[in-house]
Amino acid sequence: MILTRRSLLLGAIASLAGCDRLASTPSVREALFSAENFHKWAQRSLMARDALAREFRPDQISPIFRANGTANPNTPAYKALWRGGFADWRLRIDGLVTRPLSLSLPQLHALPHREQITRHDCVEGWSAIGKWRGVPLKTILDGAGLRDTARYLVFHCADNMGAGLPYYESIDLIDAFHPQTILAFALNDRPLSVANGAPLRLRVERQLGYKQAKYLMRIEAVQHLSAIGAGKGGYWEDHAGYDWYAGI
Ligand SMILES: Nc1nc2c(c(=O)[nH]1)N[C@H]1C(S)=C(S)[C@@H](COP(=O)(O)O)O[C@H]1N2
Ligand SMILES: [Mo]
Repeated sequence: MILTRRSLLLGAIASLAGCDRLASTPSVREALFSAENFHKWAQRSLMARDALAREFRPDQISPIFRANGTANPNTPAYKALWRGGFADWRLRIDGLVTRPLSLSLPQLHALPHREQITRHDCVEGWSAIGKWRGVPLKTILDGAGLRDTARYLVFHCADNMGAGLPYYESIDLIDAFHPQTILAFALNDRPLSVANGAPLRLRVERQLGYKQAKYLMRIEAVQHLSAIGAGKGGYWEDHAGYDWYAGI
């Protein structure tokens, strides 16, 4: 839709610019320049959101992808899932969808995959390059059928951040449908370790580390973020004032 709008806009600008007579009258010139400015703004802001994150070569992969935040949820429920090799784990997709889903790991493995070598940047000042494999989030959302009121996706995690509060994060639909946004089950050709978010984590490659929710249990489509946690859209947003939009 963005591309269609953009090409319409480009077409409109081209036809305006091609007509010298019209362009010399002040009001049309004004319209032309404001259209140009709008286009510049639209291209910078929309294209920037759509741009791909840099992908790296296999020889650039970090020898160790350090773990940060929770390194093991250690709750009775998570331990039971881990002991069973995550055979009983399910990813729920619900909220503003027409077909709520409950997907097992084998079901996710059976869907088309994407692989990408990207750099993870944590706000605490470290980075690591890793090779992620997983299912494009778009595939799952197409299967669940987002309702037209859905604006954000909330990721509910298995780890407890204290006082019974699980980690949670959220993204908008531009990031949700971004081609590099995947639900990853493998890191560097191995099943995701517990430290890095087993059995499934989000990779949203245009965003900082804290948006990369580990230990996924549930994806909820919502219209507003105000009813989630304290309303800022994520655990660190609510508890430490981190920016909700952590684009890089
Ligand atoms: N569920 C959950 N997801 C999480 C965190 C967490 O503590 N719990 N920490 C975040 C932060 S701050 C970072 S930098 C990355 C760390 O991912 P890693 O442990 O694979 O390095 O996970 C993010 N996702
Ligand atoms: Mo982080």
